[in-house]
Amino acid sequence: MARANEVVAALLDEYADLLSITGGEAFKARVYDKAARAIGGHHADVATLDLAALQKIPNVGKSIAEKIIEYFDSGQIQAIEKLRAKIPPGVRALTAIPGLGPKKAMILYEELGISSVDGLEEAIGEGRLAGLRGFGPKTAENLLHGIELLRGETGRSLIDTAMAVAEEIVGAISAVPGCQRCTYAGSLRRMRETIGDVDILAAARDSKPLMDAFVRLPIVAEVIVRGEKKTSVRTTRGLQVDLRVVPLEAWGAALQYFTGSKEHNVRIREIAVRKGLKLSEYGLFRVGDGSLIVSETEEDVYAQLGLAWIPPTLREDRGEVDAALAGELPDLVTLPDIRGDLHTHTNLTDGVSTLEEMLATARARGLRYYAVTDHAKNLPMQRMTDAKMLKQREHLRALASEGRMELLHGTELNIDPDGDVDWDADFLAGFDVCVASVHSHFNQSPEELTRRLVRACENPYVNIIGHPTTRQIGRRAPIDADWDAVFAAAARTGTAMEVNSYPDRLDLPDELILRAKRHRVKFAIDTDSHSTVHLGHLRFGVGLAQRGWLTKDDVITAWPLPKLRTFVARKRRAH
Ligand code: DGT
Ligand code: CA
Ligand code: CA
Ligand code: ZN
Repeated sequence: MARANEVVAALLDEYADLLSITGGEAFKARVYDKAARAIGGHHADVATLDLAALQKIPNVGKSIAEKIIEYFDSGQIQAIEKLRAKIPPGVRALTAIPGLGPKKAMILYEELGISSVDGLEEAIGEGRLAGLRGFGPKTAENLLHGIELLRGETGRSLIDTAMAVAEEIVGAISAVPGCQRCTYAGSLRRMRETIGDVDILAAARDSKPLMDAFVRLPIVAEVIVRGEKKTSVRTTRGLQVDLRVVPLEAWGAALQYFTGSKEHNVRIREIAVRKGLKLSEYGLFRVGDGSLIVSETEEDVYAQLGLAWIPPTLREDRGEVDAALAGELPDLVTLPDIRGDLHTHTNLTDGVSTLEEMLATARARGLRYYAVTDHAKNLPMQRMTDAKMLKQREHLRALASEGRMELLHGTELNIDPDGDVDWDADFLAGFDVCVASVHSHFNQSPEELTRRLVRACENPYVNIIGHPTTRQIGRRAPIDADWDAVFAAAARTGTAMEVNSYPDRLDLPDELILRAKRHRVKFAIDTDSHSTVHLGHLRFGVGLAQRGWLTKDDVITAWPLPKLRTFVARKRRAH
């Protein structure tokens, strides 16, 4: 992208923001917003274009073209300068807080003189928002959380970062002579979305060689405490790792204890107490004589309590203990169950690997079918055209005869602010499968967002809603829609909700998966890969799906291809 295009796009973007902050017509703000994106993604340098050529750029009308000329002639745009004079720059910065739209930012400025993120934080702390209409205690709390998100202060690591560290350490400790068992426990074993610290558990008669090896690992930056039973370190990237070493006889109990969650353990301990047993990280004991019941495996521990072994991903005290008591634990979907990926990109849009590279890696990973779903044409940054899409399809069809993995041609459509998508029915009918996602206008009202997602579900060609909440962990809050209404529409129309495996998305989040499942929605565990290495993220999507209690039947990417094709065909036929 030419640098001039970026500058102009940023100016128009600012103008759109300022228009919405000052309560100008929403329509006008949207026009400038669209123009900004078109110019940002335009192939030619806008500094070299005249009035007529500028107006040939999609979404650029006469008035916008004139403003661009004005900018190159005088170095500024009067209309923007006027609005800038009315609104301090800090107010625009406020709108970067997830969940704080332009209208509310303006109220904060006009009523309380708040013109910076720090100022807002201070005002909330001093209770100055109380009494301001539309800013109840719940809103204040959400805003504080939004500020935290904006600053990335939550102090938790993404699961892929934590997993890489854990696997490296488990590998190293397992290789130490005398190590009888070693694995990771804690939130990582439960596949929580983010990880506070990594808990490694090992079994050995003598802990010293293991602790010695642990503190000498190259990724260790600092030893926080060193002990015989437990050593804690901080890695070079700031992640805390605890290593605990237990005798083999206590392995089952210790693994159960340190896997957690705390809430799950509380429930389990209650059951132990009722049975005259005492459960701790040191083992399972009879209360009467204090004798140890050897429990080398977790299965032993759960069996002694009259329970089936509970998969770690369920251990959040969300009904799993009662389900285990009743023998009704779900038969969770597993990684080997996954047959296909229905959301992937190539370097035709914003991916970095070629089609051939993506396919070769997917094949090597054992997938049975694979959909290429590059971005559709309404995201100007992606520079997609009808012709490019058709050419890719032809290319893919020519490759389809090679190998055992079946190839599908799809696309990731953009759900626009009204719920429409990029192409008309005729063009959409040419795809084997379509994902549709929200990529902009995250601050619409809950009513608008709900209507938008419901309309997307009602499109006969939309099979999967991609990364439904659009959250980016630590960076962007989830959009605020009426999810029950969206899930009801998804179930009714035969539209799957995505379980996006990308570590900073993990979207739907587990709580929403559980809610969607109650509506009998189907799910697509996808990687949303933009490079061959991302195909390895599938395990995180499966972990997330398990946390949402999903079985093979719930997950369309675990279905055989003919069943998936029927799912697509039935929705198209119904309209
Ligand atoms: P994190 O690190 O915040 O992502 O979450 P966890 O679950 O890994 O928590 P962590 O590292 O504090 O403790 C690991 C496990 O050890 C936890 O899941 C359950 C167990 N645990 C730790 N402290 C307690 C406790 O005070 N009571 C009980 N019942 N279990 C505990
Ligand atoms: Ca932990
Ligand atoms: Ca810990
Ligand atoms: Zn997307």
